[in-house]
Amino acid sequence: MQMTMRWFGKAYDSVTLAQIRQVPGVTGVISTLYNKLPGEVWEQEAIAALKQEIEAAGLSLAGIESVNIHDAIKTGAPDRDKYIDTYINTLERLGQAGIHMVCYNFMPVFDWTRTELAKLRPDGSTTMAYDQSIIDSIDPNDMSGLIERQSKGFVMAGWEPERLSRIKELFAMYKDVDETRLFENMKYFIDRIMPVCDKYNINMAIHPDDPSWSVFGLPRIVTGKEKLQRLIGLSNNIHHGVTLCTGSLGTNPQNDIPAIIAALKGRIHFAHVRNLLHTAPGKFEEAAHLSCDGSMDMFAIMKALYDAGFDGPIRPDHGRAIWGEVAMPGYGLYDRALGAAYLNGLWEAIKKMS
Ligand code: DNO
Repeated sequence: MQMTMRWFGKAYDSVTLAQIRQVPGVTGVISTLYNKLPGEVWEQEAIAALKQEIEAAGLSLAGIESVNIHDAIKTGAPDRDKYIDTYINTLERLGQAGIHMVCYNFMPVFDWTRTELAKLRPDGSTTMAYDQSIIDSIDPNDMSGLIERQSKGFVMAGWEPERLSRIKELFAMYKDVDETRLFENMKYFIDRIMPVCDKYNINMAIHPDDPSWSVFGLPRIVTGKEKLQRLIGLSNNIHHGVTLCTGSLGTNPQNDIPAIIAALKGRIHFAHVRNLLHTAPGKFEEAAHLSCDGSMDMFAIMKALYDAGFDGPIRPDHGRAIWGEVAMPGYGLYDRALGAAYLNGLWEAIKKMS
């Protein structure tokens, strides 16, 4: 595995590449062209500039998170082929630039969802939290406002104001899309992009839905073992794989993550590993990465990845805000650096004992 950290680019991130370079054991970053909306073309020059900037800092560009999917593709709209062609074009350019892993998601309307971005914890840190009863009591039109008000001025990944200003239109697009249709539309997309992935050896890593159940009545299909197996079954092509995100799958305490890892062996192309604490049904907060701080057994998760022969990029995920750092919620330097060191420690121990 290659330990990495997510970096949003110097125009958006409070963390610098120079800081990431000093986190022991971190050799790469996962980045994106953060200003690109779904459906936009990625210029070759912009991709090359991103890569050069990262390499000049002594790190590698280990993959892209995300190249986002236009809603026309997810809903199977009549103009989806136009957007798939653009997507293929972007993959081609990424492949030509030597990038071999692309993370994306197939969540309708909203990407990951939280109700609180700075919940105070007993140790004085703040963290992101979710409460289903809040989601049940608010109008989905108010959701982006709720996130924006708490984001400390940072643009939150997946919560682009340009796209969400059209929320009514977006909801209307999904009116007739149920789980079956979403699976069909995903298969259509996968079948069309696999040839370019073969040509450039690009691993596509779909991100699970977060939380792993339907929100605001929208269908969600990347939620647990059975659905992930069905999803992988959409194509035998090895380039069709997943991002194993423990924080997303772990929102449902019924999800046995080590068992999911074993079931997806060979198809996990990217891993997001973090812990969270369940406080009541449908209610959780993001913990520090250590097992002792949350509800998950992080050793068992890392061991399952090791046993499955995982060799892709991995990254610590959302961190708490600690030591007074002001950063994009979930993406400060300090707690993620602690997370990376911890995950590297677990990995070293597992490796030496195996
Ligand atoms: C949030 C992230 C997601 C993820 C996308 C992948 O912090 O985990 O926004 O990057 O769902 O496309």
